[in-house]
Amino acid sequence: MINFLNATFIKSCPNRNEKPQAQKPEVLIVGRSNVGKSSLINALTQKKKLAFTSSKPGHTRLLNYYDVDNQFYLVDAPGYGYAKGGIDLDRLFAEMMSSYFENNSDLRLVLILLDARRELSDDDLEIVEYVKENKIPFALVITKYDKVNQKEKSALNKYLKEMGLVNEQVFYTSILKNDSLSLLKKGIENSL
Ligand SMILES: Nc1nc2c(ncn2[C@@H]2O[C@H](COP(=O)(O)OP(=O)(O)OP(=O)(O)O)[C@@H](O)[C@H]2O)c(=O)[nH]1
Ligand SMILES: [Mg+2]
Repeated sequence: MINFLNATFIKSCPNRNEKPQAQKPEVLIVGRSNVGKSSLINALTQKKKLAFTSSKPGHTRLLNYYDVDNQFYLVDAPGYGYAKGGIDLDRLFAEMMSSYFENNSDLRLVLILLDARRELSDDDLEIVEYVKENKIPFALVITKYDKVNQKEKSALNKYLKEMGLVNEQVFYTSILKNDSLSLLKKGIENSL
């Protein structure tokens, strides 16, 4: 049993070459900006501000490593889907991510976060295609599931079916619902 409450921030890295020295299995969290990455890390670890540092300006383009119970690293990737001040953050994101994925034998699982209320963006689809093509284990994590009503839940399911994603591993989560978080924790444990 992994104790998710025993979690600490280790470091922010501009690329994977600068990852923490101690080698551990890694679980990567990706998703567009505002999908709920930091909130999910805080909810899983029951720490209000663990992932707070990563949302400060300047940290946004870094990979943030969190140690969970000395068992594995949760890696918070920068959110994609926005360009600021004329900088093509998506290009930087793509470069950082390809360097992250290259020869990464520690990577056990990619959690692709998707907002329950939104359709997949081109970036979301690109990531899904990428992990499928490269046979990287992944799971879809629907976030903010508390914000959708029954009708929207059916529409979401229909949409996932249409996208050919319904047979993938899907977790329906809300940071307000502990049972949804427990299922995700089990899924993470099983991947390690
Ligand atoms: N109701 C509800 N709100 C959520 C949930 N998860 C996240 N949020 C809200 O969504 C907003 C964005 O969450 P963040 O965790 O900051 O999103 P992020 O993906 O880390 O965003 P970036 O760091 O910009 O990439 C916050 O206002 C959260 O409170 C959820 O399960 N339910
Ligand atoms: Mg964040």
